[in-house]
Amino acid sequence: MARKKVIITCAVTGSVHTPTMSPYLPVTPDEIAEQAIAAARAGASILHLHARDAQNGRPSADPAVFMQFLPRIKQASDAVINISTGGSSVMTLDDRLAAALRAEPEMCSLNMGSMNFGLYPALDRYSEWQHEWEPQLLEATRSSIFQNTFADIENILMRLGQGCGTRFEFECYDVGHLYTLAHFRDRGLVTGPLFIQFVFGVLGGIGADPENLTHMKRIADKLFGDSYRFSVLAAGRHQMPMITMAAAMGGNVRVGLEDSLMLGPGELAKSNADQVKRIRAVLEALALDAATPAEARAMLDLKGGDRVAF
Ligand code: KMH
Ligand code: ZN
Repeated sequence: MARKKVIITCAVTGSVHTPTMSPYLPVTPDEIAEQAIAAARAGASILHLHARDAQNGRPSADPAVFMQFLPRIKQASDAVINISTGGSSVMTLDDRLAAALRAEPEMCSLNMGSMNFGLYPALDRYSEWQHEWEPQLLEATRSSIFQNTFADIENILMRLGQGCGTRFEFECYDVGHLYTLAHFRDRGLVTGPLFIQFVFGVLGGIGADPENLTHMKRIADKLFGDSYRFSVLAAGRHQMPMITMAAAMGGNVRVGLEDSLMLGPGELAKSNADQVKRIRAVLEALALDAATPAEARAMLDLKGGDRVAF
């Protein structure tokens, strides 16, 4: 019997962590490209990408910065490129969409509800910061809202989905987000196969407890039947345990320094590829195979790497 294929997404840099937290966090376009390409070589079939200001590492929404690494990654790898539309919770929606509208990628993330997104507890873990913006951004999340209204979601579905043929990594941070996704399915604005990313352990979202994964899957099964595939990401130390559970339950997995800077307890990951290799070893032990980019494209009905604008 053929072994089941698991899509490994690697979220290379994100906007949650800051340069002080790890010397291995990729910041410049060169670093982002190099780590993304290495992650793909290690077995990631989807690369979830954010950009940063090369000078100071601050999250950037500038399409020109994205265009410094997207073509390079595409030339060196066949992996599916997935551009964040979440950006950072302190960016406007127009800023968050600018790079994706410029690049028309095969995939984008789409966050399924407005919520608190608390990064400020990390303020207590460091006494000195490399850049002034780092503690300021973390502090701002005490009072900012990660806004993803119904109108915002519809806007993204129309402009990127219908406008560019982009399909989505639907990021669901709580059970209610699954019902919001079902609402858009009922209105005919999204169609299967849906790729649903269950997000655990963000302060403001559902906690990283195994019971919550079984519950999210139970409700997703009820709402979407066989018209969806799930993947799991979990923040910080919960990353590997929760994604291992996801793989054992028939799901897909997301790794990457966006979600966790660690490889294991007390050990910083030296690269994104290290985390990809670690989950591949887990998959091997579970008699599962990593999906190739071509297999991921077929599983998620993507438009193809030749139909993007970079
Ligand atoms: N950092 C993740 C928890 C996005 O880029 O759209 C959420 C995320 C959002 O990946
Ligand atoms: Zn992201």
